[in-house]
Amino acid sequence: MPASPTFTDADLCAFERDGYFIWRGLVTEADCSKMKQVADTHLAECLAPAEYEVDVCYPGAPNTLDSLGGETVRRLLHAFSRHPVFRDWATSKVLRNLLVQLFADDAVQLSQSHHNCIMTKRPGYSSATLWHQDNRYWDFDQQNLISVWLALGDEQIKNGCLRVIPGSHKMNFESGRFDANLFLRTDLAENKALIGKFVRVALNKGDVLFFHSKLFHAAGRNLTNETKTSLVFTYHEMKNSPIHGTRSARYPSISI
Ligand SMILES: O=C(O)CCC(=O)C(=O)O
Repeated sequence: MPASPTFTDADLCAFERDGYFIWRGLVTEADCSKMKQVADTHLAECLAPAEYEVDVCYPGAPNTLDSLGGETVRRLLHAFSRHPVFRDWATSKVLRNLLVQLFADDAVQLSQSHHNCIMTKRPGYSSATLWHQDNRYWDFDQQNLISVWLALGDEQIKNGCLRVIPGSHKMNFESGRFDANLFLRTDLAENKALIGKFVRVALNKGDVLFFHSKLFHAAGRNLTNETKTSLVFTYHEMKNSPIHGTRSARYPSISI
């Protein structure tokens, strides 16, 4: 990794066009291992606050807490305040500089209300996530946030890596294209054609995916015997405020 990585103009154009960008090997093996170790310990202890697979009821999730696999954690929440090792990455100069470039704005903040989590996919009982835009439940002045997904281990189709639809962050859809939970309906020909354009986001440990909050993405189940672990934070410009009284304003944003 260069001492102070910066996006080239071509990289910035790619992000603007596709709605995502993958920076390979941005975080060192050693730093990833430190973060993974803390995440594993918290996961083993089910250290609250956590979201369980039963909370979301996505395809493949157990139905009730007392059913087999019912206590499978999906996300360890509040990563920012969980441990300095996560905080250090979230507020690092490297990340700040890259986000300043992507937003073309110097005043960038981390949202403590969205993502801000260790995203896990555990063997056996983890769910698939259908096609959605993160913005669907987020309330800010503008739908212009960027999430930063750090792979703490390898992410492939077999352990449920993300899939994205390039350029979908720029598309506008009538409400009939979505189901009751604002996932893309898969019974419509026009949605099927769009979904057919997806690309897989296979990541190696230390790779970072930057993606726009309007980018459609989905993920499969983990069919391996090892937990997949990623660290995910979301950022916005200071001038793009969460709407008062909404879930997006539940916790104060942090200037980085
Ligand atoms: O890993 C997954 O299942 C995707 C998670 C996701 O897209 C989300 O929580 O917004």
